[in-house]
Amino acid sequence: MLRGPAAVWAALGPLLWACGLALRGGMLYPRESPSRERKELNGLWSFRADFSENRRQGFEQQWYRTPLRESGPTLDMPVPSSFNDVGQDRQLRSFVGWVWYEREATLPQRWTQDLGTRVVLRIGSAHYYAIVWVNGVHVAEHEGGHLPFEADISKLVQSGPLASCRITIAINNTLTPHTLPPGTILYQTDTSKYPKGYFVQNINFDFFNYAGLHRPVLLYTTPTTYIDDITVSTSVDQDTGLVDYQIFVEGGEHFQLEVRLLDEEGKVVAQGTGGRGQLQVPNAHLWWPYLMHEHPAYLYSLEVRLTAQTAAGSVSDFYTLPVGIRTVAVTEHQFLINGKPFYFHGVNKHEDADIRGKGFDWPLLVKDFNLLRWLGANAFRTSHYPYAEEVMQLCDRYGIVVIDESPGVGIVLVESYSNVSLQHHLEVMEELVRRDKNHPAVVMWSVANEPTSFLKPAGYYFKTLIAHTKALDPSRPVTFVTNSNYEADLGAPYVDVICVNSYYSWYHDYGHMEVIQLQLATQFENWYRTYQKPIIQSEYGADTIAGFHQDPPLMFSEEYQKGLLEQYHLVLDQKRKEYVVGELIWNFADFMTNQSPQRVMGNKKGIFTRQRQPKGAAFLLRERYWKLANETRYPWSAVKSQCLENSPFTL
Ligand code: GCB
Repeated sequence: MLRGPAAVWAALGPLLWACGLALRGGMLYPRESPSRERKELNGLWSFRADFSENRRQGFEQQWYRTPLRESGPTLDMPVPSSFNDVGQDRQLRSFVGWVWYEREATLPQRWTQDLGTRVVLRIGSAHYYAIVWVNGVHVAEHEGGHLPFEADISKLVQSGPLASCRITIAINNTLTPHTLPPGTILYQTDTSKYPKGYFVQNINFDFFNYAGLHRPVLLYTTPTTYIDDITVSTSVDQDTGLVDYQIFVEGGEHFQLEVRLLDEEGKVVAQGTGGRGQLQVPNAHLWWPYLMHEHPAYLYSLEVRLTAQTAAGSVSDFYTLPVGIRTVAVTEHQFLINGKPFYFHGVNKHEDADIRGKGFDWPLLVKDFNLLRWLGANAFRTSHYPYAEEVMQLCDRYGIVVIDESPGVGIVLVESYSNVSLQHHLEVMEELVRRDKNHPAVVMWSVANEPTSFLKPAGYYFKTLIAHTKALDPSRPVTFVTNSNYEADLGAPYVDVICVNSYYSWYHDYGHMEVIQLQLATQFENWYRTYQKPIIQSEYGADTIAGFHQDPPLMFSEEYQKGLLEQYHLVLDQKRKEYVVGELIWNFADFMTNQSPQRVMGNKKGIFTRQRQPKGAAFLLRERYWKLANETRYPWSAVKSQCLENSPFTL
């Protein structure tokens, strides 16, 4: 029996949107096309942290008015990167408050003179709160460190004989009970122990709160009448793929739209006209996950052409969107992709690396995808926040399935369940769905990780949040990740899939791997008996210092990590025949956290080190994942073309 009362959620949608939550404008990834240009602003920016006592000197002295170097000393700061680990200054590493970034951008003459051109500034991610000025004029503000935002700066750059513009971005990394993730500022007032005005940022999540301009900053152009957004959803009727599309246009009322769908050979397989419609693709190539099919990740291209009549004549805008045709559904005990049972065998990740912190980095990204494919992983969760758009694009391209998680991590205080917090969480889900809705790789939304979902307000909070997410996107299941007791969890009735984290024989019963099988089996049975929903073991693992060896195994040794995983796998192998639909190791790689006696320069539960070198457990997991792939692929014909050389994949 299929679950998912999409109709109910869809009916709720307009109601919620009427409450004023709908976002304005689309957030299409800026791609070049015959009508669109882009200019990356990555590289060195000028930088200053505001160390003044109230952290507000930059505003009092209006540092955005003149070049930053004129108001005081500046540092060179690479973008994209976190600012924390590139320097030698301990105070800057743990700085809390406003930091200021600035750079000049030289603009092509046409951009400043052609009034039919729209110039947009896009910031991939600024953690956490950002204010943006161009040539001293305020152009944008944005809350939330993991999703893009934009400002139309055409008027500013086209208002005079300018060849360049000065972009200033002030960023504040302070977390409060109402931010996502939440945090608190703790003021230490005992002057016998702390200097006057001393405060620290407290957080309830287990990764370092890196900050700065984490993702590419760029300028791009469109015509003044332009394709603002495209929403695509796909379904399948026997052999025919159905692509429903909706196109949103801004900046004009008189226009025509033409759409064409091209296959991977560039052949037009369907076409249509108008702002919404359905394309039918006979004998469609479906988008299949990596290792599930002999030709996974098949992508069509949806070419959209807008022709608009303006005072200056006829203008065109072109945008091409990759489209994967696939379906997702959930039953009482299965997760189905294209109607076939899908088993998640994958990882949880972090955006994290030496020096750059959470800064986007192509070599790191490609290395990570090569490791995922080497491992035979077919999925990951974007623990614990949305990742860069480029990551989602590679998942589409390689067939790596994604559970797309919001930054709802560390929601533990009652204040973080207030209306203010809920309102912000709803907006973040809107921004996330708006950005990632067209990615075939994204098969489920996760609204939070390990909230205190047993607290009284959690019931209403998650009911509303999940309903809203389903209204935004009726085509995907919704979950949140829990570690609470199955009887006390007030959010579980509203999710489609139960995602549960547990650390048997790690955070309790230290060293006693012999209890894992019993405790894990009991966990699964309790959750399934209570909710009759498919279950994913969304985290399990053990801290391991690469190179520590001990036999018989002791905690923190590579042998202990392997032994612990093996105990989990014995139970997973029984329960995956019933209702367990996935296992995601914690974690893909070691990552930085706050300092504490529990963490040895970060969390060491990676199966790879922070430098992406394998621990023993990586080989164990590789053997298991390729074996699982062997058992769960579809159709049961050759999948050999995907095999990496020397892979343990057998036919
Ligand atoms: C968890 C959290 C994750 C932590 C992990 C751990 O349950 O979801 O953020 O890093 O445990 O290693 O403690």
